[in-house]
Amino acid sequence: MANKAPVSPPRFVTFEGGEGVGKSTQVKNLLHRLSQLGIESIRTREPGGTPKAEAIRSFILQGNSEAWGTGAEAVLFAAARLDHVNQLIGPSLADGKWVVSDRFHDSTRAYQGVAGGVQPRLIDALEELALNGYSPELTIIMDMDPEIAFDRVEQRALETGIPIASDRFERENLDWHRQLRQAFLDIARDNPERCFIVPADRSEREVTDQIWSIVQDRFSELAARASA
Ligand code: T5A
Repeated sequence: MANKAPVSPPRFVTFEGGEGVGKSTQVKNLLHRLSQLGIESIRTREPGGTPKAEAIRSFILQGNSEAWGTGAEAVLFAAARLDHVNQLIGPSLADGKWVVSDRFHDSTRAYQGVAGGVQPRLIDALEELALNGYSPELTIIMDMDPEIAFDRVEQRALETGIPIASDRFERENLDWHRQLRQAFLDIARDNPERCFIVPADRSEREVTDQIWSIVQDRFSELAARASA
């Protein structure tokens, strides 16, 4: 009789890090590897993931919220997240699917909380409200010198015609991006059960392989499925 692949429970995984470190590339690669094991998963992103949250994304990233200040921006990110959680993440997990999100709540802590100076009290309150009980089980924090990441974004701009510094946060200076990098490293240090730092300044394949081994270690049912 053929071995039956063990059932994989739904899992919630997030990717975090600074601008252009390769998050979207690695989210796509993880979904590909999951699909090879027959695991149904959805790829989503923040801000965004639902029509209402995508509308908030456009508003913020086009710079329309900048004049309101970082506190108001934190509230807007939380509003987008609440819709994302209630309309997409929660229902997908309830359907038995894996959810892999390109950014989630740690981005608010790093961008608005640390780099933007919003009081921890407001960040904590917004987080509790927006997560609505849904926390990622695993967070990959992709880490790289922002200067190298900018080179990559520049290269992408040459190849695709998407202008550099096209959004609200890409326009900030290098020191601001270094502070952001440290903020993500601090989040990883404070949440060692959930967060894994992955050096992102290597080949795409090397990064993908390391992430896959972290995911397999974290969710042991995957190894059992692979060998079934
Ligand atoms: N934000 C978001 C907040 O301020 N608060 C919040 O709460 C939230 C949720 C989102 C912005 O909103 C802010 C943060 C952001 O500023 P975004 O478009 O999602 O905007 O911004 P990024 O996350 O920075 O997206 P990018 O697409 O710019 O970067 P990625 O996804 O990290 O990088 P990726 O995969 O697109 O790769 C960049 C380039 O490098 C190449 C890729 O092909 C691509 O050209 N690349 C590599 N090249 C060499 N070696 C590798 N290993 C490579 N991996 C990828």
